[in-house]
Amino acid sequence: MIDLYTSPTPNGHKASCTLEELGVPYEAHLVDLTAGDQKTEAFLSMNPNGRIPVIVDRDNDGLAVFESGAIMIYLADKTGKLLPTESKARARVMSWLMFQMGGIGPMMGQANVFFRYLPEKIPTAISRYQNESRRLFEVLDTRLGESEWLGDDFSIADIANWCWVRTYRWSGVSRDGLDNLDRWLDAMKQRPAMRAGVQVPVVSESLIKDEKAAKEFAKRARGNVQT
Ligand SMILES: N[C@@H](CCC(=O)N[C@@H](CS)C(=O)NCC(=O)O)C(=O)O
Repeated sequence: MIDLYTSPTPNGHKASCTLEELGVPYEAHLVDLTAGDQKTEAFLSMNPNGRIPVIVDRDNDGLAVFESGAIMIYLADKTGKLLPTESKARARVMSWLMFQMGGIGPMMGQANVFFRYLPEKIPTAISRYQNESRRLFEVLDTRLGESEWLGDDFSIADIANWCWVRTYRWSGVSRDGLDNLDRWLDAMKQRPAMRAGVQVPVVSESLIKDEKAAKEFAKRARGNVQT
């Protein structure tokens, strides 16, 4: 049994979608980021960085694992699924996983900060992060024109990138003209585990689809992001 400490964000969904896809039993615990739950002593003892997601594996001496990419690798290794062991195939999955960890996630994350949250609208900062995110979308689109999935088969790399790219409207990044990316986004959405995973720990779908709801949420959360 795994305990998952999480919030309804792309990094949180990476962990819940992976758990759902693997069919690993888990219990989700909501970490209220606006209340600062992630900075409490109890939470920091699991992740000194004070950020979600975190898992605790009750069957492995209560081991706590933080950083969403590390969580995905841990769960894939534990179950022997979604991450090949053969070195070339594994390296290809790792490349696309790290592409998300070091590229898509940070760039879309900063696009969110400057485009959504900060009251001062700094056009050069907004366009820098949105343009870089769009460039990364184009890299994904090219790869997905050659291959059904990012690795040789469906893997944690697809889950990691999908959890972020699907929130493109929230970041204000266009996916126009990226037909391979569209095909893959749709294929990912057809998987029951992905649809279940993005509803954990609470449903927050309106934020990435409804601009009015998104603006109201961003206004409420602004203070926390600035702090
Ligand atoms: N590199 C980390 C990033 C985690 C992260 O930024 N989590 C955000 C939510 S998506 C968070 O906990 N923010 C709360 C805070 O910064 O206080 C990972 O991939 O797990």
